[in-house]
Amino acid sequence: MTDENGTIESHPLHHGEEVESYPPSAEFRAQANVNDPSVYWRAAEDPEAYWAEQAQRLSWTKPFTETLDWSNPPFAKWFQDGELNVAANCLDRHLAAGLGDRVAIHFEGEPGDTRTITYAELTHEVKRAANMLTSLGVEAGDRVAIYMPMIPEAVIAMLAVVRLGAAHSVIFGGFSAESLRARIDDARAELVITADGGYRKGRVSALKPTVDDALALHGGGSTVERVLVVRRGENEVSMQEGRDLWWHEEITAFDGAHEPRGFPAETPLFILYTSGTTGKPKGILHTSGGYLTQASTTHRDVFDLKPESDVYWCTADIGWITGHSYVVYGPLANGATQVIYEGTPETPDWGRWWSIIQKYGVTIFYTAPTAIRACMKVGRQVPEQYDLSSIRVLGSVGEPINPEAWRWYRDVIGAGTAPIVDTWWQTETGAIMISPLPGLTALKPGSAQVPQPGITAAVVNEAGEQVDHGQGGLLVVQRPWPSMVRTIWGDDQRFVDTYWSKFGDQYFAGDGARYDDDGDIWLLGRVDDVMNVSGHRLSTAEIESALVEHHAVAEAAVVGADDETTGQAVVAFVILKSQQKLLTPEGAEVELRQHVTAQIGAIARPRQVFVVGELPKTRSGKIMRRLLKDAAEGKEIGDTTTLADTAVMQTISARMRGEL
Ligand code: 6R9
Repeated sequence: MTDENGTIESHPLHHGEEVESYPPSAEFRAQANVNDPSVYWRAAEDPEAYWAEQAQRLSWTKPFTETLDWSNPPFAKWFQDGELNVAANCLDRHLAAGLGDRVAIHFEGEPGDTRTITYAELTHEVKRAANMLTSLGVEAGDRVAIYMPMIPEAVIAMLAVVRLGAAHSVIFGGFSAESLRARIDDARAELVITADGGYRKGRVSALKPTVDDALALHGGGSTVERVLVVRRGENEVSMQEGRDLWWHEEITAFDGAHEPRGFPAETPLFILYTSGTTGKPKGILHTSGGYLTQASTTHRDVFDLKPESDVYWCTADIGWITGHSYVVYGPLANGATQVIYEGTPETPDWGRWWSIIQKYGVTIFYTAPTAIRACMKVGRQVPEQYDLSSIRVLGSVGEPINPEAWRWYRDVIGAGTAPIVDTWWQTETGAIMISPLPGLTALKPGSAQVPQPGITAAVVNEAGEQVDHGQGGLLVVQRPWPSMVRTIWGDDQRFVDTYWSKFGDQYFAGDGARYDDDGDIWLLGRVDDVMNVSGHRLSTAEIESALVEHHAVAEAAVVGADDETTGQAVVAFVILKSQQKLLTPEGAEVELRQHVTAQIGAIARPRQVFVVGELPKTRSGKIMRRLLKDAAEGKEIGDTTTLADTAVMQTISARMRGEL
């Protein structure tokens, strides 16, 4: 078998199974940022020296002398006696290098409005915004909540906050008032930056009213003193006297003179909430120097970024970690030119993304498998109408990419030649941890393959011992890395319990994985009660607790069932209270889907809600979600012998088939 790049080699995956692989072309390899394989063993010999070298690419106002302090594990300190300003690393230093006229952002609004913003302009706007935030009382050490659409002001707001040594907590615009409030309260934010609304699917989706609702919940009384509102959707909003301010009115008072101060490398940079195995979201804390070092290094090397000629586009929303590391911090620290698109891929039609790639000559494109599968479903005839020949590197993130989608992505979007970097990482890891390097790795569809230089990730058994090639187990990271989570905001104990109690000195990622016979890593999905829906992490416990908060619901069990497009889909099983008269089993589905949307947000809305009489439980009372997952996937029900009542699954299956 051959392709345009020469020979496709075959490798055994599990014993007996052959997997094709695609080595880099000679031309790609020759020009790649990283093309000397010795980088792996050099970094492995002395990871700290490797990271110290990478950190030198940043501008430090005070150089660090100590690379890593791991004297109090698992609380790492990287470059701790060094000082830097993260925003100045993303902005001012590029101006000092004469790159002020380079485009930082090609913004494309969903309705078709566009803005081109150079590094000089972006720097100017961030400085003005920093002055504005100072006038509103924002100081080093504060937290600012950001609840915004994908518009340049979102990036400006994030950078203005961190320029002052404060930390942001970005909350995805799809989250409900309840979720927003819980995050504001946990971070004790005093300022919220939002917009009236943003464009999604051809209409304005309001944001400010959700902020109003959030702040009115629980009898008001939140920590928030000010709400700064960007005008975008032009939708009607109410402004509360003394609390709410329009960004465009306030900003006029401030000029672009602002000297960045250096802050210690371990200064909190942001908190980002993510789902865990219990109901309460975890505030993942990232700090400055180490985070920026790894975000920028991986952005440059994994995507083979050439900042002077590439046009980079990552489709992630800034509400997710991918938007933090690979829309804001990595690309801007590297002086990249990037596209930011506000809306959805199907608006006004499924050609939108491809028309943007054609229009701006995008060379590096980074998206999620769920989006690729959705485009596959629509058909290759859509992207084939556009000139995508500028593409030279493709990336994937969020969940394992199935080989079929991988091949489609490479053939249809990447002209059959673009390398695909399948990047494994997490909110907690801050930056890419396992991925091919496009100038070195012979790619295998479906596998993230190799830990990055300076990263020691491994597959281990329950005892924490590395398994042999050809074997499966749990994914761990064995040594601290610069962009690692520093703690769970306000809850050091939960940080220790969640990630470090299982293996002691190894970070437990919560993912299953296996080595193939070559030692490449294949990710197998979560091993805990965390679902992955369209690349977004959702916790079964969080959705279950939202369901049981509904007055008609007695008990609920939620599973992530395999889904062709979204990877997994939320399927809920509920028992209604016997006395309640509000809901019929038929009415319950609509009502409860709506209820979850209101409680958590549309991303958590169940695909299906089944009303059942009983849930399958073990004799000790644990819900057997594994069996419900089988039922939700229409599979043969697995072993039911440990159930207290073995008949219950038959009843549930019959109910799902509509027979009861
Ligand atoms: C960046 C991001 C993290 C979880 C992670 C894993 C899954 C992400 C993946 C992948 C297989 C990949 N995941 N990338 N699984 N291959 N390339 O997605 O962060 O939202 O915190 O999710 O996503 O299960 O543990 P986050």
